Amino acid sequence: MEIFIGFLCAVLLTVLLVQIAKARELATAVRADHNEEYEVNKLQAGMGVVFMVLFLVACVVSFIYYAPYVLGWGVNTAASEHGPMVDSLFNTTLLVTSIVFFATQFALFWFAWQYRGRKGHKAIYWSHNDQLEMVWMIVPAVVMTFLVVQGLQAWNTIMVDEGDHDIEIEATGYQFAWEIRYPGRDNMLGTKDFRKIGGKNTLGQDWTDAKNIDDVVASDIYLPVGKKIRVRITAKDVLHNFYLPQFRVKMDAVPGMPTYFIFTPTVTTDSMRRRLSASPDWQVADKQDDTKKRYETFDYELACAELCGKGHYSMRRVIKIVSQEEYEAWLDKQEANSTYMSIVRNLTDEEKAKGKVEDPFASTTKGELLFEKLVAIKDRVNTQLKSLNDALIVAKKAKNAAEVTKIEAAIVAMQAQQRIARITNNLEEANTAEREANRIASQVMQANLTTTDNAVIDSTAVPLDSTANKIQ
Ligand SMILES: [Cu+2]
Repeated sequence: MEIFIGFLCAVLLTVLLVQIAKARELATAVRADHNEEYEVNKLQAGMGVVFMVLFLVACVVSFIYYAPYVLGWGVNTAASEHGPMVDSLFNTTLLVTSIVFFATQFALFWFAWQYRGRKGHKAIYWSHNDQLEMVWMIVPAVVMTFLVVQGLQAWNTIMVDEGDHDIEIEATGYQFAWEIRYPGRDNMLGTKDFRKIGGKNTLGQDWTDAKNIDDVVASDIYLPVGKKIRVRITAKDVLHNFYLPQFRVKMDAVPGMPTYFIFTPTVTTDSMRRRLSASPDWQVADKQDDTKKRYETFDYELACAELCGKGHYSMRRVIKIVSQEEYEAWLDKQEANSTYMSIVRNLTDEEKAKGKVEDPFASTTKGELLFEKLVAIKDRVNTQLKSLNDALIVAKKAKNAAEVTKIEAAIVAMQAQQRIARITNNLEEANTAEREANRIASQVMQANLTTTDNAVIDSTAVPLDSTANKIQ
């Protein structure tokens, strides 16, 4: 009520001031007194400058006051691995836009003062200015390119999805809550079918898929510290948004179009409380519980960051970041509460309260999972076998080629041998001929010892010798 009256007063005051100004304007026009118009110009331009100074000072003061929140400093430092990258991106953008903001605000009010209507001053008419237009197009274009490229690089680093995450959970938003599904011991989320949604099966889990049997749907979010978490994000009715401010995680939940986010929490809830306990802002008593300090009741939160309806605010969920052991213990307790145990096995509350329940179908489930794994291994082995076969074919071809070469080499050797034999034969023939020649020569020499024609016989013997040497 008080707010309404205050608002009404402000509206009426504005109307009153506007009417007074209009009346003044009319009176001036009637009197045709320009001096008074110049006085009004001076007053308004001066008020503009005063407003600018107050406004900019207020901006600086509020910025200094909220700096740790705005810049993600001190106790507000990101609690995830990729968080600092997002913060530095935001801070760079803030620096650039702040410079532009202060420069344009100053120019706006300073021009209104400097170039107000005065006696003896005439406004200059400029149709356009090429240089000025170039400057105000190129400078923003360069700055925007720099910011966009930085943003794309960060996006590509954060959103890389290679399937090397440790745990995959699923967040389904609806008006007005979140359902968080855990993969259970097999670390695999079971398949869903929207046609199976009904009764207690609020997500439409398909019970013919063995991976669904140990899936747990919880209201709180428990996650182990230092593990890579992949969140499948989806919605059942309207647009929601999966927002974890302390982890710098934010992604739309769209009905019919699953999205995802991958992040690694680096600070447990307990460590965060210790970190906050050092800050005077968190040393004060908690608003809900006077007996405790504010830092003692701190919890990470999941909020819906999409205005999704009148119950939007109630989509808050608590997130606990714990050690691996605490996470395992929590998961053990949740198993009795799995949708399968409630719907298919119809467990009583008493049985659930006891905690971990032995599932008589566990062996069947494990068998089916094992079978799936075996099929996967078989496929892999088959692929390897195929590539081995290919290699074998190549090797055989190479061997055949080598054999052909071997045969060719043998033929060449044989031909060489034939040639050698031929040469040897020639040699023998030559030797025989030589011997025969020598014999004939000696006969001739003996027969003609008395004759004087020796020189003719000698000259016949010499060419025979030289022929034999050539063959050898
Ligand atoms: Cu919502």
